[in-house]
Amino acid sequence: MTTPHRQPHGSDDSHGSQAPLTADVTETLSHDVVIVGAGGAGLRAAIEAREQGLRTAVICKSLFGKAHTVMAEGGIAASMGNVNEGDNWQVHFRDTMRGGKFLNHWRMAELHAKEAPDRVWELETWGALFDRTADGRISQRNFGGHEYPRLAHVGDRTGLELIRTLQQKTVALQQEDFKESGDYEARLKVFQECTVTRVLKDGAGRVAGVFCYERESGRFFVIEAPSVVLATGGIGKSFKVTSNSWEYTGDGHALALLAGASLINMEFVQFHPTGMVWPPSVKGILVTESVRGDGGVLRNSEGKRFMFDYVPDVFKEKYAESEAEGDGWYEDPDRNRRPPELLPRDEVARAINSEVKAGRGSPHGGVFLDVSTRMPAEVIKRRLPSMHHQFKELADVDITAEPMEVGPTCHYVMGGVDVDPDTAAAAGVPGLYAAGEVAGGMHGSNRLGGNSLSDLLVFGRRAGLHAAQYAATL
Ligand code: MEZ
Repeated sequence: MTTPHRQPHGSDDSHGSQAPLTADVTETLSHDVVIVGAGGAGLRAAIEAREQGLRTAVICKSLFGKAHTVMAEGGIAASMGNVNEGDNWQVHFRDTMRGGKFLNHWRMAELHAKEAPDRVWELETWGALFDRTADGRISQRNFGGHEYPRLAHVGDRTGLELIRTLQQKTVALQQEDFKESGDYEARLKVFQECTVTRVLKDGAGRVAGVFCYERESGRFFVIEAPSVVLATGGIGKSFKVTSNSWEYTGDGHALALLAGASLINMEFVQFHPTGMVWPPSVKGILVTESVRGDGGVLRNSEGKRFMFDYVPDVFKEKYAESEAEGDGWYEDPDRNRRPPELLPRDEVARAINSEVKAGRGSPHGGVFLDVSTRMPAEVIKRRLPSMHHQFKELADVDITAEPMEVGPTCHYVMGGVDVDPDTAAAAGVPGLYAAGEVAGGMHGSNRLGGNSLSDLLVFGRRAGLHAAQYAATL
């Protein structure tokens, strides 16, 4: 047991109305920075705090690296200009603001667009294996709302590769510490399967640590620390059909509120248009937007590409308004899209109907995502290996030969903790920071695909840096 360097209060009503702590605390530990959450934002923050030389603790609600980050499969949005030189941070900034209906915190969107390319290059130096173009540049794919192909990707498993790379970096830092001190965890300690139930504050209203519950042993313990970074993701699991797993119940939002911080934009919840529908046991599992980014199209049960009837006004001048116009664009190499091998519409409708008859699609005429008529089978397997596997294993559908039935699934919440855009500090609670999905403001009313991975890298780093700098001054 270590001696407290500052006494945490659990019942200080004047600073965030915290209820008294009644559970028996078995241990009190001491760190400089505590990161709550071990997805992309949490790991990136932890790496930064440790790089600043501070004793950093990472608390995982489940296992190290098991995170919603892996559900951003299609890529990391960054204006690297690799595929189209016209791309730059200003265009990315404008796309992001337009996607968010200009309700975004403009300074967050600016920092995000400016810093995203550096975060991608940095990941590569840490070992991320991005897909390459034939002439060796990092490949970038199309995604909705992005004017240029902008998503650096690793097949359709980008989030997984991002997490793997950050884990690898974490372990490398622990090995450095081991060489120096004989202790792997000297400056980067990971707690798994622990729930943080409270952010603790001192008598002056500053953060003083966290109260933790280790589920396996049933023990309660306190980690004293002057800085706490919330990186707990969103609230997606509160919806019945969701891409989120059981951990995403808004813990960070609740911790922040209880500590006296504010939440903003909580009315903005994003439903990804393509989740799995069949069989019912897998309903909601994400079907990455890469399927559409690479050329797949949505059709109704008559084979009609109905989405042309619903192009939002803000995108109208930039996007095709009819199937014929869209197909024309595919043939124009300047738009950087591959010519599809189109099947006549009635043939597509027949394929969809045979799905329905096989008991797979909705008999009421659902929505089908069709890639098999747009790309050769070997390209589908190379570009979308995860989707190919997922549909084969879970739904007995071969996406190289038949359409997939899809439907909306809750994927992301734009709302979150009100933070300072430069430092990621939560307004009104000295020592509290938030990054990634739990932080609000960056995406306005709607997030563009790929902008969450870049967001969590940009602001995870910023949160870790500023949390460490704050802790070092005390
Ligand atoms: O940003 C995302 O959530 C994303 C890339 C999702 C996807 O469809 O792959």
